[in-house]
Amino acid sequence: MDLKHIRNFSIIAHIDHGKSTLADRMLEVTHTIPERLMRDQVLDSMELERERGITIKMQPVRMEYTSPQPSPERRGGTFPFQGKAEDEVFVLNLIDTPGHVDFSYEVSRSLKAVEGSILLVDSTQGVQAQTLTTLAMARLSKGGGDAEGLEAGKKIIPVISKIDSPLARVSEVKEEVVKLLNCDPSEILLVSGRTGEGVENLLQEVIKRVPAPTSSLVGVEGVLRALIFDFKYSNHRGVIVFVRIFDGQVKKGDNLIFAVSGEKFTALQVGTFSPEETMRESLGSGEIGYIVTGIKKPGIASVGDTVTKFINPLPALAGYMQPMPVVWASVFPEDADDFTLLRLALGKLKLSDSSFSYEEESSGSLGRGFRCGFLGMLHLEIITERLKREFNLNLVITTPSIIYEVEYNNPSLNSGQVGKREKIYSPYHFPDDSNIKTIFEPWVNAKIITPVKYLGNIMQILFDHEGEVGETENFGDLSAQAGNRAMLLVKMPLRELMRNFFDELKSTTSGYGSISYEIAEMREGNVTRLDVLVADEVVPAFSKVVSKKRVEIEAENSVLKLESLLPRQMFTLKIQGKAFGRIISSRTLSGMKKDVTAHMYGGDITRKMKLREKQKKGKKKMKERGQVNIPQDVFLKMMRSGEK
Ligand SMILES: Nc1nc2c(ncn2[C@@H]2O[C@H](COP(=O)(O)OP(=O)(O)O)[C@@H](O)[C@H]2O)c(=O)[nH]1
Ligand SMILES: [Mg+2]
Repeated sequence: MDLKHIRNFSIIAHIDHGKSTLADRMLEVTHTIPERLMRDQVLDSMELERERGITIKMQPVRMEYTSPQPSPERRGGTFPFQGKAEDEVFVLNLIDTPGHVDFSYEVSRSLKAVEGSILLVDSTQGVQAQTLTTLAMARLSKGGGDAEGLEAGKKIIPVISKIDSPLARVSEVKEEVVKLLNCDPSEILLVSGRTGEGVENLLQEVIKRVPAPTSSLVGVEGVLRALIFDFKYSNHRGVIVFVRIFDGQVKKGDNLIFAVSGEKFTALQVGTFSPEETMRESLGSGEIGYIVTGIKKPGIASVGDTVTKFINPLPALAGYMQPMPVVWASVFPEDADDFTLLRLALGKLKLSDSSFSYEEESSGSLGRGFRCGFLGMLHLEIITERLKREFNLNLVITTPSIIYEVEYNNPSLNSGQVGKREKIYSPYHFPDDSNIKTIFEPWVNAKIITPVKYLGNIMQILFDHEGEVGETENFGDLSAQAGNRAMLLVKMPLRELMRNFFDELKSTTSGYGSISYEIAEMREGNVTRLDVLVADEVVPAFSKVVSKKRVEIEAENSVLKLESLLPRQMFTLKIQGKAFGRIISSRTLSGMKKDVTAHMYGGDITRKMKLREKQKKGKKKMKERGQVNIPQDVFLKMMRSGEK
């Protein structure tokens, strides 16, 4: 494939701004997917994506487009454009990306595989917090291959979407975009993913504005340099790596090696995405496709690694930063025999989601399990849901927590060194107050974009979440009615951001407020451990770390929530919240009054009394054995935001 006829680009935007719908129309215009197989947001192929209507994973797809216009190269130089359009076929490799902040690692990886991005802004919403974040990522993302070290980021094509909507405010949003990018208004394109308006024009602009890939090794035989930007696992074919070829070419049967991990393998198949995997003879430089490796061991292929030839290898391309987990939760098999199964399941999940991490841990009463790191609460929800669905595992999942760092009173406890801090990932490992000298917790820098009229409400929830409001900037055109928006710069404890802040922001701004954040510094925190006891025993999975100021409310919330979720047992059950060494909240769940004498009509009273005595004894026995049955969905429900 001639490099001049390839364009690689991604679509980036805030969530719901119409990326996947725009991709649908591109797939139609280019006849990539047969009409009978077409459906809304066809690139969202995971069951969970379709159920929730969101994109979770990036999805590459190769389209062929016949341009009625000659390419800029042909127009000038030796082929002057003389009025008659000459058809040219272009290969357009598109990567659709998720917009939710928890999945921004997908966006950053996709950016390294492409030369340009469509920055989509919803004309009914305007620029939102994730618009800023994804734009910043695109600007910072350096190229791979020959473009390595290039200071300038990706070519950005600003596009305003949903122009068909009666709520569209095209001219106001245009002004916002002009300010944001410091670009000329004429550079901004308009599309509707619903009607298809502007889509063909957009494809032609992609061809004009996004640079074709380049390689200094064109024509050199027997070399390969490909960046792994994603992968998946197949039971039959092992790991399938998704690659952007920067130099050389690859075909079936080639002997290859991962430059970083050093593992050798043979390419069992190569191909492109249509969007499902479609076998091809070979993949050449500038192309995006996949290589089937046959590798079944986990932990060998990783995103950011480079695939090169075993003989005559080329140096590795710059890879990816491993993302920092934001929340942690531990998973334990309900049945200890499932431990190996759980380990296998996590290994496989990791091969379809490189942003999630796990490490073995054991906890006295919960047994052996894994401590897992996630990029946010939605990420955690999705992964635990997948574990349940795809692997049919019954799990105990602990209350999610952020990381804390503790300096103990007793210097010998501080990781063996005076003054050293110990990281605490799990609330049930959080030390008693009397042992703590100082606690440190992460803070975030957040940007909130909101219509000005909601500022008052936002200040209220910020206050409630210990937020420190910094600068406030007007955003967009003040004279415009709906464009009257502000951007707030806020600092707040990560703990408070995770305490349902996203939902509260959405509901207090009728859905118009948006937020993005990054982890900033560690600060001293004023927090303590809250335990939940069932039948006088601490259930470690329900322990959480809370602000000392909120400990009473949190205890009450946890106890009430558990009371509403726990099924009735055969006996009465105490549910208690404990902090600062004492019980601060308590409820009693009354037992099932199963009258064992009900089937005896009349009869003799002493027999009835005997039976009741027997029943009492039975209950007592069960209680003593601590056999309170906590079903798996109670753990899942307790885990989801502690508020409801
Ligand atoms: N009116 C209108 N609605 C659109 C358009 N594009 C997308 N939508 C709707 O906006 C919502 C989000 O679309 P989606 O493509 O999933 O957004 P994504 O999160 O950016 O991928 C869906 O309900 C779409 O039906 C458009 O051009 N016009
Ligand atoms: Mg989408």
